[in-house]
Amino acid sequence: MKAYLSLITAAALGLAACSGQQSAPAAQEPAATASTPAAAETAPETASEAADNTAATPSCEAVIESNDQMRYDTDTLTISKQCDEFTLVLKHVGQMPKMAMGHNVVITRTADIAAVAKDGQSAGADKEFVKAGDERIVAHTGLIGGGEETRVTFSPSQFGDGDYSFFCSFPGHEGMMRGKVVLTD
Ligand SMILES: [Cu+2]
Repeated sequence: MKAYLSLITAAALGLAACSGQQSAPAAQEPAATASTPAAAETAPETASEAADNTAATPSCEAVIESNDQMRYDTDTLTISKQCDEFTLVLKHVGQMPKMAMGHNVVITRTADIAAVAKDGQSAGADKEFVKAGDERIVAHTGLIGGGEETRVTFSPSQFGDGDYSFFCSFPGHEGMMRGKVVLTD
């Protein structure tokens, strides 16, 4: 039955190809549809260019989710130094209010987490648990509660050598809510 249909298709196409009739029908149909050879050649080139761009361009945005269980959904944040600006989006997918289960993301050297967290907690809820003007902080988001979303945009050129991390500076959260910043070229 299948071979019979193939023969019919080949016949309908006018037996344009003298060779390879067995595998011809599927390959011939697109060529027969495209009336101009130029159009058929342009399409694959455009597709491959798009693929190349996707591969070469780093993502300059990341999304981190947080929840009522005092967790982020990731323990790594990858940032490409090729980005002039990087945008970090923080979502709180829980339901608890900001003053009970608030979350933010603070990016600093791993070695500075404890001190930055302590100073942030001293700064208090009014300051969203971030010490104003703290130069150890590369970037930080606002503090949000359940159902909210916030974002911060910063330049990766601010990173120096060494090991960076991100954490939540809400009191008591930095132990559970932290992860590594992975910088890529
Ligand atoms: Cu938190």
